[in-house]
Amino acid sequence: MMKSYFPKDFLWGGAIAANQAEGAWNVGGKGLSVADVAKYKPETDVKDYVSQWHVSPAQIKEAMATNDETFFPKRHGIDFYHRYEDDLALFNEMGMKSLRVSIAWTRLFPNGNEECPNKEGIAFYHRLFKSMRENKIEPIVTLSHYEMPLYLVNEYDGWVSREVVEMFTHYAEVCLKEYSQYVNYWLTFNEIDSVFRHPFTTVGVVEEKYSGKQEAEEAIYQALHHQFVASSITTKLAKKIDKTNQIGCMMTRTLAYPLTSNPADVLLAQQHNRENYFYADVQVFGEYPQFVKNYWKEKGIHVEILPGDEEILKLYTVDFVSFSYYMSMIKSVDEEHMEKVGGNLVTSVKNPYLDISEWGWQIDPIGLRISLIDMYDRYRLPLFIVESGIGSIDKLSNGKIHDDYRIEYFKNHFKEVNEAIKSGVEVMGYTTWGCIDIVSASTSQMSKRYGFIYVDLDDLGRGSYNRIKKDSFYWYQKVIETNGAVLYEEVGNPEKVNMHQ
Ligand code: BGP
Repeated sequence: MMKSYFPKDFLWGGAIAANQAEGAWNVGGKGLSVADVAKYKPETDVKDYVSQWHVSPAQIKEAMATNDETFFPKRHGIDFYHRYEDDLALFNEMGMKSLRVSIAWTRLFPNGNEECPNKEGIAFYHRLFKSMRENKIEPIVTLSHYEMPLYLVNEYDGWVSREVVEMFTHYAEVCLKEYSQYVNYWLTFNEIDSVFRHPFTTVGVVEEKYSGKQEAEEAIYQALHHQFVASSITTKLAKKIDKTNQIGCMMTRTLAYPLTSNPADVLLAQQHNRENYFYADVQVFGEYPQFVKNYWKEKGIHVEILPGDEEILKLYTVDFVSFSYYMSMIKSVDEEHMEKVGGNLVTSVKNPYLDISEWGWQIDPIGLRISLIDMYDRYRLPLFIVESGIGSIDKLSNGKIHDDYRIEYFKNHFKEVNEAIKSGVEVMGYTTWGCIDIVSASTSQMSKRYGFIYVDLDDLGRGSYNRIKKDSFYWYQKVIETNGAVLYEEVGNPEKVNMHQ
């Protein structure tokens, strides 16, 4: 019978982000972030990710003119800002070893360009990280998770401006100096590869400001370069401030399979995977892959790389590679004639072998093993799964949520991670996405639930905010308690097992 290969210090945990959980958008001196203008769009198809993520200049103007929270759900989140102690106690009860959170840049620097940080913001994260430690939870901290200051978007064109590099590294240095006493694991930019999928929330690029697609593409590559430089400078600062700090890059793994054995399909899938890896390549190997530079030359894209930038990239590379994994996709030379499905911000040809979530994300546990082996062979660095999970409609019945589909999802994914570890891959941990229900990044819905803990709140912000443990809460507690061994114990039908012992 298969057994658990999870190392004894495996960081089982959960992940949230400030902009989707904290709320308190205008409390404690916090400034407006790009997340505070993200709108809930009930009239837009939830699988139309381009429209869901898109923020137009008119939407920015509308959002800045109102204190409305009903249609700007990230402004209230799940009020983690005020309820984090109770939530951490629940995570502690689940036995979680780690919790991935992000720091909201605008809590420390409301506009992003201030010299001195906002004291109330500094104090909040001291309270939060101290409480995490008291709950025996290892913080995994993302410095930028889709929540950059809106002021920098409006006044500096976001990350296109070189000045933003210094503003970010100043913010990062303050975080590292203030919180390295509690935090050892730092991620710089969440899903840094998503800059082309939603440039507004990642690099503050408002595409309407550019005369055409080429100009917008060039602006995004320039902004991305600035983030690569800022990430390397942050790595340098982190080691100087506390040499035990471990810095990770963070990418979305969008694994692509060829639809057929037609070499043209295989080539297409390889190109997609190579482009997906490009971002981690820069942060692991410290240089741009030649195929990217050739692409810039071919398309006449000019990226300003200042003297010293390439040395910084080369000198200060990451210690580990973290990534989100939700689904896999298919590439085919004939895809325009084929049925499509949604996915984590990408569309793909439907895979007939895979189940699909209510939001159209193709569920592929084996794909996680494939990704782990692939990435470990490529980077030869420890890997950390910092997002993975299933967003679904959870129904309350007599005060309980029987989310067997979530148990099934994670059982299958954890088993594949175990197989990857058995085959020699070094995996640091697994922080499941949205370990507690939070506001969806792409659709701003509450009804797309990921948590082991239900939050009584609907898409229009109505509810008590009460937390309710789902069946999966008790299952995950057992997984952590047995360090994965329970995955291989023959138990009766999950519905029959009394989860509430
Ligand atoms: C990733 C983001 C997370 C998270 C996740 C789930 O892209 O890094 O912030 O939200 O996707 O996506 P969603 O919330 O849109 O279902």
